[in-house]
Amino acid sequence: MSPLPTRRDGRLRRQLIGVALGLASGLLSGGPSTIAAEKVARHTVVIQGAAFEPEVISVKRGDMIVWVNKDPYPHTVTAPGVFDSHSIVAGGSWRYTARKAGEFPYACTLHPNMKGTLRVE
Ligand SMILES: [Cu+2]
Repeated sequence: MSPLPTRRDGRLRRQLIGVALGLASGLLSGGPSTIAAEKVARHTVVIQGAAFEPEVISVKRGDMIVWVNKDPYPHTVTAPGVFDSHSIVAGGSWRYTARKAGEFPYACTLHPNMKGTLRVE
């Protein structure tokens, strides 16, 4: 068996497709989308103008949140001790599955005045 050299690419492609689907259905429905096959709601937070939009997002446990960086420079999505995207490049995205309930304030470590809150119920 070969060591599947394209696995990484495949994963990235699935992530991009997931973001595209999430954005497309978000536009159509005007709200969080549900991918029926996975029964997981996906929520999108757009990073633009050095701000998180929406700034506060409420999701259910098991939901996925995708942060999409539309700025021409990197950002992070960091809640110390809970989650950390590390650098999200310009045009890139990062996704997180909310497994733990609670309210998680987060910030961008590169621009500490950029703040957001993830609420998981
Ligand atoms: Cu930033």
